[in-house]
Amino acid sequence: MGHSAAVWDSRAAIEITKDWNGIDKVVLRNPRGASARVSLYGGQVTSWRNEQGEELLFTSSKAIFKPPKAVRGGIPICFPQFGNCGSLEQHGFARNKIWTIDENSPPLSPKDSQGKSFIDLLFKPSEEDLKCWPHSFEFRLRVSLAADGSLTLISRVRNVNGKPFSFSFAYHTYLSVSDISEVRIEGLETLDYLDNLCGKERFTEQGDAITFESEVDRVYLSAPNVVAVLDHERKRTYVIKKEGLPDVVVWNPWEKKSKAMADFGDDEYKQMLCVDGAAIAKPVTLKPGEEWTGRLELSAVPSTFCSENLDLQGRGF
Ligand code: TA6
Repeated sequence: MGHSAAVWDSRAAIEITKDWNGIDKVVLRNPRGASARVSLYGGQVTSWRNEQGEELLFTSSKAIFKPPKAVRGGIPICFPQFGNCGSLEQHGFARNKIWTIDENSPPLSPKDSQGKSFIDLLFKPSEEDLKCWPHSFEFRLRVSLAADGSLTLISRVRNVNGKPFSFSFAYHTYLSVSDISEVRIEGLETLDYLDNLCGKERFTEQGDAITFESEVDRVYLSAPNVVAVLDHERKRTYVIKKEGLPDVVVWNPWEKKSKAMADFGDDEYKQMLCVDGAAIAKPVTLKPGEEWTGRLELSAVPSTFCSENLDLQGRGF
């Protein structure tokens, strides 16, 4: 009698354990050996590895894994405020709160679960949070790992408040790169951006791909839904697809800022680049009962898969 191919059980591909602070973390695996790890501290993805076990996200060797400090690396979630554009602490409070596993998550489209291992998380404001941001919401986050190793984050923010509210948002994605001076970003050419190093003054990007030779801290406006980060030395391209996230933040602290950050190594700026799908320039406004969705899909493909193949207009995913 023929042996049927082992059926991949997505439920078995999820492991929930505790980190050394006793905080739950979830490990997702796919049949080919890729994996992702999500901490319930901040709903933060803290690791994403390919089939060879290579880490694709940067985490500082000096990162502090102790609340209330945000972990310097992975994919922190900036909500309900990006940066210091508002009255709240830098990047809002969601990244330094304990999230829960959402057992009754409202359904998403079948393609968001078929053949994927995933976890659904939920964050609701505490009484404490409501004192500093008096708006009731439900923030649902699905993190999923597909058979091809791509990582998808789907955020759904629902206004369960009596009044409308507005927020800004970013998936603060720390990509691991071989050497920052060998990296280029394609897809942001000729776009306008707000320069955080010049008081958020507005400039227009040149026609060429973006390369790095000094500190960069910019919010690119109305960016295409697909952006590519090419790491020549590693012959690897990160393909970043986004929906519901008009802006792209690009950040590298370079030398001086690196030395000024206690939870960041002096030379670590050479091995990381933040490229964030975000909604910043035009905050998202939700009326009572309304829900916003922000999707990010990350893939790491061999650079032979050059940009011509990239449908940079990103016609939906
Ligand atoms: O644009 C990215 C940014 O806002 C930078 O200005 C820099 O501060 C970075 O985020 C890191 O912020 P953090 O609060 O995590 O130190």
